[in-house]
Amino acid sequence: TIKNFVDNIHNESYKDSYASPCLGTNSYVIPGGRPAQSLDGDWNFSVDMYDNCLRAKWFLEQEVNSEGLRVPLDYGFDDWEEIQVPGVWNLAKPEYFYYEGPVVYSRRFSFKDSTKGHVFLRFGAVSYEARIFLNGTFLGVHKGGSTPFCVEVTEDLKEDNRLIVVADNTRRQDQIPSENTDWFLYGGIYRSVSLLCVPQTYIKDMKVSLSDRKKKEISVSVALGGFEDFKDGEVVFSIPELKVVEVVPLGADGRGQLTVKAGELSLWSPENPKLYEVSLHLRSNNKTQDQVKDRVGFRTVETRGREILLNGEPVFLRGVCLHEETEDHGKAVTKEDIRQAFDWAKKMNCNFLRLAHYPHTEWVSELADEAGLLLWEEIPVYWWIDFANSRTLEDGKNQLTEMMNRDYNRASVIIWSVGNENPDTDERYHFMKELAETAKEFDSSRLVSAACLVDAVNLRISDRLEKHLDIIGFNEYYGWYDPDYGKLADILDGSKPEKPVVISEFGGDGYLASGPEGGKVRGSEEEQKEIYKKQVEMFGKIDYIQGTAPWILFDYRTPKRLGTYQKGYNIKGLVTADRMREKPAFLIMKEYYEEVRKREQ
Ligand code: GCB
Repeated sequence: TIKNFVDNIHNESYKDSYASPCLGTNSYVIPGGRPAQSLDGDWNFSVDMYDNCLRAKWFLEQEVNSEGLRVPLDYGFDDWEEIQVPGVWNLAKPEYFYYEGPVVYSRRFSFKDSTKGHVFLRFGAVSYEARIFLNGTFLGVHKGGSTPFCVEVTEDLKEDNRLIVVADNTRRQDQIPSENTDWFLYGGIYRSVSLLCVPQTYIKDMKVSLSDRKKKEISVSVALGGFEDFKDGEVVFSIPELKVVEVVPLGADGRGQLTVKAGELSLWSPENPKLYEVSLHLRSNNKTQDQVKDRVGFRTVETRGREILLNGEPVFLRGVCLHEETEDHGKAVTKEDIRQAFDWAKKMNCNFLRLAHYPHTEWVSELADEAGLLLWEEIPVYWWIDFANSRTLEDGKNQLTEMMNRDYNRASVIIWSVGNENPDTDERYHFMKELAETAKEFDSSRLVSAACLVDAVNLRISDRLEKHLDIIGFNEYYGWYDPDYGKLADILDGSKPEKPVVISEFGGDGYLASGPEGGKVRGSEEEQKEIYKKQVEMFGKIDYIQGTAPWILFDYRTPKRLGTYQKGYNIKGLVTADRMREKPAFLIMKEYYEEVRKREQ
């Protein structure tokens, strides 16, 4: 008994027992519009700075442990305070605002099983690590704070259940992102949690895309789970509006591939965001056993020389960068918050959003499909990452494939970005090359990019990663961090990129300061406006620039900037953090995009 006690307080390898199974892309099941039991709402919550729950195994809920000792009192989950899921703890109470570390979430729920099948617990996202316990059993750990994951709970469910999640948003060197970011790494279960019940054999995945625009051919790929028990059945793919109904041939591994012709297809584009209901039925004995649905747009995106082509036509990406945050909800944004961001972007004449710097909620791409906005989605391979660490690379690959898997069917998503502003070292090159190749292999129907740094010595757009990218993203802050616009002129005139370039960031601070017009007060809104004027004037002359995305639509919180003027915010927004007021630079972008649009017509 004493040994057990000593183990508990001295054992620094306690986490080893919670290191696997690692929940990743392979364990994911698409929701597919199937009915699910929501586990959102009030959960019990406690900060657990010293990881007591894991060390002392509170999740076992034993008042007396196996050695006959009474365990500490404080695991009385139901007496703890309540917190909202989805939500971030940082905004639940002032004292949690800057808290980083482990916390424990717990809730009870009842479950009545009517079908004999599988049940999966799905989390939309938990920042950054999540360890899942159901009725005293450890089920697995997920890493990566922005992507969804599933864990099968079929064997562990009872009528009355206790679910515990140890969530930990500690910044660590070997994580993605690493310790240093310029945004707020909120903590918590900040996207929805649900229970998905599926039959014995079920649809695990369905991916659809337009594979040949001219022939109007749609490619469908399907994966079944629990396939061993599937006899004499078939999987039928349909798009009722296009009168498409076809059986998907299945291989011995429960996977299938199909190409269908859809003669009447109307292509998706920002001007015509047309979506079709598609569905997949799993049938046996003349009965539908399982069914998934989606609303999908069909378009192609490719490059030709220095151009970006959407449905075969050149398109200029009139964009803006966006973080996932509002003043009231932190990262746990609502659909209303997203629509409001879209309204601002559209007001600025945008057709494109760069979702910085990590996967945003899937609602963004769903709503962008409807609204006709093009998207750049990114994983947080941001600044310095532990590029030499193979576990970090695995984490990066998993975050990338989880993002691509989730949003594969979204027409709005045209670019996967594998990172942002990473120093051009050998380790970084190999790391990001692998990510770019992983993206290409997983999804050949989209473009791969990264927001690169300029070669500041030779003043050129040149990065070794370029050859693995379809579009070169390029961040620059001339007029702001470096006042010398002459350098930008050298870079733009002197570079001879063979691929389209998107200026994935530019801009400057803009705070409300009284002062003379003409940008004399450092960091003032007037200076910001002057930077924008100068920047767009310079872009206009460069033919390889095929898109721009200024930094950033809204001011946002960042613990990196706690000084006198920024007060915990990055104030490069074109609109204030409360989303109420546009700054003068907003109009410059709006007019620039209006001109670009006219030129295109
Ligand atoms: C950058 C980063 C972005 C920062 C921005 C800034 O280059 O990519 O995340 O927030 O600059 O404001 O400095």
